[in-house]
Amino acid sequence: PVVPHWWKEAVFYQVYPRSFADSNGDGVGDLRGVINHLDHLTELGVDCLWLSPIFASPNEDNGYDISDYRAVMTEMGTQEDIDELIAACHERGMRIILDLVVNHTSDQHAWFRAARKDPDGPYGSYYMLRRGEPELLPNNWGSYFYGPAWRWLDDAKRWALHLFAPGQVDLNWDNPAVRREVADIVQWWLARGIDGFRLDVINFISKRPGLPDGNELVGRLMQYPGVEHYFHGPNLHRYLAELRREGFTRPGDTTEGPGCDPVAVMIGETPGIGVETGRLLTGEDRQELDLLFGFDLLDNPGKTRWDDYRYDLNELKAQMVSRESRLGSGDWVSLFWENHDNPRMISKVDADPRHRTALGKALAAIQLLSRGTSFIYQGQEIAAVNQAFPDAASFRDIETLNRLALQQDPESIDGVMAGSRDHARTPMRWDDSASHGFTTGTPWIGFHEQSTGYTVAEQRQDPNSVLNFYRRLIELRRQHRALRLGDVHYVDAHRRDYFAWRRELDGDSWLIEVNLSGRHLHRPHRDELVRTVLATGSGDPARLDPYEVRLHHLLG
Ligand code: ISL
Ligand code: CA
Repeated sequence: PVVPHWWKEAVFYQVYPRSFADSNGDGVGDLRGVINHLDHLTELGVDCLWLSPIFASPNEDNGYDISDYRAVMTEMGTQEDIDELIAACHERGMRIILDLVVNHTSDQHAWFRAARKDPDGPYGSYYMLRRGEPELLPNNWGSYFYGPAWRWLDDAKRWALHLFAPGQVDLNWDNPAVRREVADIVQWWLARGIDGFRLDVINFISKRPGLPDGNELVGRLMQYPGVEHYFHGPNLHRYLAELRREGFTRPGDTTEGPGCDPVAVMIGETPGIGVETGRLLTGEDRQELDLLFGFDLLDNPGKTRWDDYRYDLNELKAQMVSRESRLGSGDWVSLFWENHDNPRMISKVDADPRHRTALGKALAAIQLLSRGTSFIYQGQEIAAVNQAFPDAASFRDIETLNRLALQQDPESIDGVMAGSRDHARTPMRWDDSASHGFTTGTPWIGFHEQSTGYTVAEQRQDPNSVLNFYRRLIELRRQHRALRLGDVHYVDAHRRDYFAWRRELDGDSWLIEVNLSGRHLHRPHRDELVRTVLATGSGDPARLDPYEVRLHHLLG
């Protein structure tokens, strides 16, 4: 049989290093902190670590503004630390991928400094610079962090495009020299042994020539004016295929395994890319991306992250069922509910603390037992929830701070509470000490939630914890190929609050049932012969407890 790509069977774990573990007491998480906590990942059973940015950066956007792609950020540690972390992952049979932010660089990057000094020189064409006058914006495009997507450079007498913060200036991918630089950076890190990259907003790299104004209506609907001119630009497919060839392919003789796969994994973060376009970007035969992150499942249809609403899991089910029916056999999706840009899923669905553990398990089961590659975000495995930020001063994220500043009353936090990215950025809770074992100093962002029982140390001890449930599911996936690679068949899809599906492979067959509600749910009668492997509630044959999960192995 064909051996599937390793990343199809893998479980990934995302670390936001600034908030994971601080090893030297300066209050900022670092690489040594990650090294010190690798046992946690091994115990969980994950296969690949993804580190959010660790490269040199002035940290206007916590490392998503890179000033040197070949240097480690001072706060994160040293080159030796990253080499040691790569080796330590590989020794444990784990892979490691890094985060590459190449739609834009920091304005502190040497390329941008050179571009400013001499906009007509070679580096001027590394960026999206436009001649003009200080009062006349080149077009109506908006920045994701609010305001126009352009800044005037008075020294260079040019406008510079920045789809994100002013310090995150967009690269000009139409310049072959820029594409060469990016491929070289990837090759340089592959030579150090990493197993691939997650590519930040990679579907934004090709902008429509002439940079025309965005349609006002589309801009308003999509929140960001101009988006239709770059979210799936004219050369996107060509640039990705080229980057795969020139950057992600390992030269010379290679073997399979951590640090040496012939092609390193290429995961695109691709906001706004739906199912069909996603298939074009990841189709097995197309040699572009391997996997992508779309965000369609993270909010209910018609809602945005900023809306204060209760997320309905029935909508998630409907979207997953519909997506499955639109995929071909060569398609493979990624599954995630959280990352460093989004609030915690448990809080969105049901903030009732009595349901926290059961719901945490339900979300784990839907993720890890569905068809696709799972990405667990740090803290998800201990059922982390949103924070009760007390005031405007307790936020740190640039997006939240900018949004606050734009409000009529900048002190009112109502408009940012639902969606702030800081919910996911408060530090990891390792134990129940004052700073939760994250730091011996003062954490760079505070803890604003006081529940007990939801730390790694406590959950390790408790056989019924969410943490141990994650471990069990990952272990079951490891033992049973059908749970990793099996086909999916949804069962009774019309039944509200009931989510059930079969996984099948080579005659091995499983049934998963999840109660999507916080109430007891009548359980439809099933006459198959089963062995129930897991039940997170009472296991009553007639009904499911709130958010109960059952996993059955079909016999005969
Ligand atoms: O959080 C969002 C802003 O509303 C998302 O739209 C997010 O900006 C988008 O998914 C891109 O995110 C990535 O690139 C950003 C960075 O701030 C995010 O942390 C990163 O995940 C710019 O580099
Ligand atoms: Ca530190």
